[in-house]
Amino acid sequence: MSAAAPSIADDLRRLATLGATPLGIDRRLFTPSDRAARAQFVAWARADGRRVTQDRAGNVFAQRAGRRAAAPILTGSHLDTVPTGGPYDGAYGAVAALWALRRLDQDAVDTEFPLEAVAWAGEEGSRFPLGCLGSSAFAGLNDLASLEALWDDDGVSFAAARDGVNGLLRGVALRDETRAPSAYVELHIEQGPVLENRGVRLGNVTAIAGQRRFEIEVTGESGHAGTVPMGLRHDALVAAAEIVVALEAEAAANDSVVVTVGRLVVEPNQTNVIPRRVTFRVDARSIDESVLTRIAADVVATAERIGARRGVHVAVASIERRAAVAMDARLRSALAEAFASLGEEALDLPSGAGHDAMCVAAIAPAAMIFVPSAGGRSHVGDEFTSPADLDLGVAALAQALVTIDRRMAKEG
Ligand code: HGY
Ligand code: MN
Ligand code: MN
Repeated sequence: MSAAAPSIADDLRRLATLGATPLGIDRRLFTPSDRAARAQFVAWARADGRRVTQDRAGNVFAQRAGRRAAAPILTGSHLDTVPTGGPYDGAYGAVAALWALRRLDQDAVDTEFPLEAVAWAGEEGSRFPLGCLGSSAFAGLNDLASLEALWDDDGVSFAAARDGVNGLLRGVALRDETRAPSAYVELHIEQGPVLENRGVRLGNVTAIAGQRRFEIEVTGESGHAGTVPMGLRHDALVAAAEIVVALEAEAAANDSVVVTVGRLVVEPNQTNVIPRRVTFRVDARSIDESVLTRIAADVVATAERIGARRGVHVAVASIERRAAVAMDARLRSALAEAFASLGEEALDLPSGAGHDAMCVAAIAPAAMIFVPSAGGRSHVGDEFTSPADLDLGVAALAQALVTIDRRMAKEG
């Protein structure tokens, strides 16, 4: 019996072993598993005859020549994960970019514009406190110096990690110039339940929700857990907890915003000591910029009001701000034509999750294709998308690249 044809599902299973833990995949930027994943991306690209380069932010590029020496049509996603990530968030779009270019090779399709696959570095912000780290540097939204000043929880700087053994890849040419692509298309799992609930297998993303991230530091009075009467306490953790619950209630009252506190550090974090300081991060998202502006003001006002009443000091710092981004209407029309030519129904929908496309959209027309997520689950180890949907996404991406190329060539 002949061996089964290789599939993208096989490649993603291979990548999923890099950083595998009992709780999911932990592949943070410039760690051994992240370096191995970028090296695997290079190996697959070189096996297809691609010219591979990397930039100083750690992004990796694999180019397929076009008839014109023009800025490429870029497609890809990120290889890093959250600490308990799934096998498809990011990795699918990066590997599918290689599969789509390979499909065009097999179909002997030449394009006017070069096509370039990209594996973005550090999209999750799970090691250094900045999301879309690599794509924001590529788009010039963050300069390299500001990235190099970032530190991880172990006190390792971005620069030291990048220049270390798990940083930039040996034997891969460094590219200095950042040339805006002619267009950018990112294939990604939806990470939500909409496509699955509607029974539709392809999504044409309309816009990506904006994000505001805050770090809140609550400083109270430490003391002996057994001897300080309740009425005399200035407990940093209880104050922080009241702020978290208040923020949740405010978000729950507004159906166009989501607010999450996913990270909280207690000091000194001892059973018999009243917490002196609590530091936590707030992640607020909305597709509506005016709502985001309002929620940002609410976060500060709520934290300060509760802090004053409880006699603790509250410091609120804005650590990340990304405006909601609309996807390019002409690219979305090309995606719709590509999906129709495959005979596949597609759904227009916004993305609650952030993506590298938010940054690339600052320098080039950008669009996104979604495929369904089982149960709408993501950022969890049991994230799943069926092999058939993975394959459909590759076909849709390949067709979209050809349609975009043809339309742009016609425009001159
Ligand atoms: O947080 C996000 O939306 C993305 O997964 N980085
Ligand atoms: Mn993610
Ligand atoms: Mn992602």
